[in-house]
Amino acid sequence: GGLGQLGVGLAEMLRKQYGKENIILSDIRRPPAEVYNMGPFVYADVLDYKNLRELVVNNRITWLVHYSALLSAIGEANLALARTINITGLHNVLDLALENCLRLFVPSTIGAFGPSSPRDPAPDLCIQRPRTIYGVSKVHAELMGEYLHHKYGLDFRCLRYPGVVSAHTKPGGGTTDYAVQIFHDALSTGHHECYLRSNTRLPMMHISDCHRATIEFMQAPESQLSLRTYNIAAMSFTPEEVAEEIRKHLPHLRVTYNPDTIRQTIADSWPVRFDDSNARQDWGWKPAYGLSELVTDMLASIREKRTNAGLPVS
Ligand code: VAH
Repeated sequence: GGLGQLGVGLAEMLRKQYGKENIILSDIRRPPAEVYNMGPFVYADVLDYKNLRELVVNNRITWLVHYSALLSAIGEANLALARTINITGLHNVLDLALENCLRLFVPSTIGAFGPSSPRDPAPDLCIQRPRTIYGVSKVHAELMGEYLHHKYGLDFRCLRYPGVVSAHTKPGGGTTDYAVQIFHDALSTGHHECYLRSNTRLPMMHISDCHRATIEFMQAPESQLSLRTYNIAAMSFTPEEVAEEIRKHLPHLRVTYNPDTIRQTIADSWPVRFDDSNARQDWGWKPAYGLSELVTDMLASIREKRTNAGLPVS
């Protein structure tokens, strides 16, 4: 899933530390030209075990970061495909890791909790009865990874990501996507129609913090880890709060609220805030971006992107 919201940026950050040729990006889609120029890219289908095995053996892969998944909202619209990609694909990756002694990073999500979980805050260890196939598949991933770690010593590591806010990569089919679109709308039309209620609070994180957390966690000595799966947090905000922060830069931003039943129901079942005290204690997690820094960076990045593309900036 290297061409999703997170893969390219993580590859860039890893390549700076480990060298361009040592990080191979893969996806089932053809990348844009600039991704080919960034470093090694290979076609990979998470459902084709033989293809994956060849890639791992022929390239002497040591770590696998598994980003292939259908996210929350798109998963609800494609149950069969989400189950296949998110669960069968996961098992291919787990088997591959066991067969080839790979170290494995698999992301989980705030979506791995449900309405019966403690929501404010949600701790690492509590009841998890998610109401989406995305959440169910991620709880399955967490449990399978932990089982294979304890039974076979698989170095399985998992972070529950908040909603990730990114300027250069569009998220695809999530419930938190409004928090990206609002910035594009603020700098183009000046109007954002939000599919969540104005007071829907969700845990969110700047994409740079997400990448840094992932790499620091992958680098953490095994002896420091008391868990295989950790919550990580940076901030929690509502659509109205992020709109207010944007208006400090763009006073004309207008937001109308037209809640989408499916995504509002999903959001209402998720944690309001994350307790990430174990990540901070065990391997020193500390976010760098709060809401003010996130808004400043997002507006500057999108403004530059629109200017470079010859698009007007409001
Ligand atoms: C989604 N952005 O909305 C993803 C993410 C925390 C949410 O997993 O489905």
